[in-house]
Amino acid sequence: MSSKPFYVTTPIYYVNDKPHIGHAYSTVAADVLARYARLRGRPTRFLTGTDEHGQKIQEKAAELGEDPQTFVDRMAPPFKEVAEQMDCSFDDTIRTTEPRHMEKVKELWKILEAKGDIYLGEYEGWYSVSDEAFITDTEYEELDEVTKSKVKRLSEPSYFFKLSEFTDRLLEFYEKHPTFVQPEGRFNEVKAFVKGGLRDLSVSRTSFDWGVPVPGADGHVMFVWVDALTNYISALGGPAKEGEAALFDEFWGADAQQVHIVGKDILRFHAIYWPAFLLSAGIEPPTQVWAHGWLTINGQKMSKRFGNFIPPKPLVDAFGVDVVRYYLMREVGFGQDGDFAHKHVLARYNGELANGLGNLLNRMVTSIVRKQLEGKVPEPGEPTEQEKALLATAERVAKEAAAFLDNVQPHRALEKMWELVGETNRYVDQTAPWALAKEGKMEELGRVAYTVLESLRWLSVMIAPFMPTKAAGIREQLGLEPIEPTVGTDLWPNAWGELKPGTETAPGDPLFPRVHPKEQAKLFAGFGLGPDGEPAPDPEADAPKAKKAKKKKKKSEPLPEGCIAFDQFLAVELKVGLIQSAEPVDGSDKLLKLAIDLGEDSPRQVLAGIRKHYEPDALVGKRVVVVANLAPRKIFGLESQGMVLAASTDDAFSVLTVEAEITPGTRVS
Ligand code: ME8
Repeated sequence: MSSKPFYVTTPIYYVNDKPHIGHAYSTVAADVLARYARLRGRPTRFLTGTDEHGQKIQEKAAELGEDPQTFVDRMAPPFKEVAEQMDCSFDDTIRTTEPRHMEKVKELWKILEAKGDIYLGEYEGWYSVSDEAFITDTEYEELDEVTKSKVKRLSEPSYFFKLSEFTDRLLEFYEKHPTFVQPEGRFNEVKAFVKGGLRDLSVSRTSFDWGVPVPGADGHVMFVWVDALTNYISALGGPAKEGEAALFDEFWGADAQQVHIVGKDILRFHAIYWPAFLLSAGIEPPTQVWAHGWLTINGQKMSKRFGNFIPPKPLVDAFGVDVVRYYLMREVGFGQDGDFAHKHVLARYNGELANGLGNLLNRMVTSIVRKQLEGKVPEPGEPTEQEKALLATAERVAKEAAAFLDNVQPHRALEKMWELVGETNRYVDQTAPWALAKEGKMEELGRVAYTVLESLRWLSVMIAPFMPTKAAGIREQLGLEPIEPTVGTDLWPNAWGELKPGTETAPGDPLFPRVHPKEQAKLFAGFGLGPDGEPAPDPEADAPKAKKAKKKKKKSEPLPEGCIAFDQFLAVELKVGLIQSAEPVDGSDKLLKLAIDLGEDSPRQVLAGIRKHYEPDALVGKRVVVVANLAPRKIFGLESQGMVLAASTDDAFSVLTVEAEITPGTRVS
């Protein structure tokens, strides 16, 4: 782990359209890295912003009859709002139309010119306005007809940057900095491209005027990428001589580490043009360009044309910001493409957050510590082999998760942290604290509770870069202050046992209340989706199909006698339940009252006619099969909220048990 200053940036987004979940993805990834670096005590700076010049924006403004400045002033704020909605802790947002930026772009231009790397010529070739990129004849030939029709043939006077002279210098630079571009596969593509030889780059345009004017060359505005890439240093006050701009010295100095998070679509600009400009100017290129993959919606590119543009706000409103952040970082391998789906957000929410982390917290703080330990952190006691094993897992997880974050692999870091969640939940199942309480084994109970609370404390630190609010929520319930990163202090967990016995815990509402099947349909309907989260059928389009299906149904074969349809079977929700307590029901010699953990916010009360066959204590800790969606009914004045399956003959009786340590609440099918 390094203590070097850390500078992380997102791409600056074009303001020709509204922000969507793809933009939020890059910004959240950068935020996780920034929050992680601060947690490790590093001086940290996080920059995001908007790209507001260029032909694409000028044309869009003209289309709407607005002048470009009014247009960008209206379109830029939503990008900052999305970064705020996603709880991103940026230190600065830059707009390329700000004077502080434009002045620095001109300064950089003058340096490149003074180095003799800029000359005046004539550009003759193709230009893609949507990508703001010059394209070769071969690239043009490979385009589909629709895209071809949008590409323009240009012939105009232009300044050129002598990129061709940077081929060897770039290859040398890549050689010296083997992790300059990540992932490695993409770096290989960049190197192959550069090895193929580079052509000089047209860096000014005369056919429109919405850009940074070229100093001393009337009628020329800079190519939008020269303007845009410079944001990474202009926001620090660079280019600047040592001592002129403190931020530039600190975060672009030899000591600092810079990471540009970008999408794979704009890697070429960042991995070739940007270091070439900087090498020309005598400025050290950034430490790393990290090109992540593409988020698709049902396998399709997000675009107005497909009507699948996903804005972040409704997702945040429905699931909560930390859940969306968690999902984005967990679902897609960083560097790979991944498909977004609302039903996958819910699946991860219910599975990993509600059943996993949330359940762990509820079981321990709300249930055991509050009810059995007067709400206070108990004494840790002498650890047995079981506690030592859990501590070893925590130490391994913390080390491995940190290494994954150091290497910008947020999804792998989360995967690791959830190993600790799983192990701690298993430890609770195995040590059965509710049974220890019942048997009055308070010392053992204290040891178990302390171990779980300490594991939760470690988790509250490690998840903080991903879910800052939930991390603070866990800490509040543990009776701890929120994390306050300080430069120079590494807060990553490494010492077991810092939780102070006697601390008052603060049991609160579940942090991740489970979304029950009944609520799911409503949640999905809010996104215009069907009850299972699939796109709702379009009644118009599907009308003939529906008719056909109806006809088919009429004709379908009757079920063989005594059989039920598969759907009817699925209607019965069978789930794994973990018995937490069992006691006789007053006035009945048959009934036991069971508290069964079904992975929900609180255990279910189930009455079972099994008293004659089981000692209540022998049932505690058993995993049984429960009918979870049976309508509740009253027996002996008590509500029974499910049914435990059992089999009996005249001389034998058994509840149905589950052998392996399957998580409570798992569906049986
Ligand atoms: O390219 N999946 O701006 P831009 C993942 N202004 N990431 C996505 C995405 C998706 N479906 N869609 C967009 C520009 N992104 C230039 C950048 S930087 C000096 C100038 C993210 O508005 C991803 O990071 O087209 C991608 O690279 C960026 O938004 C493109 O944003």
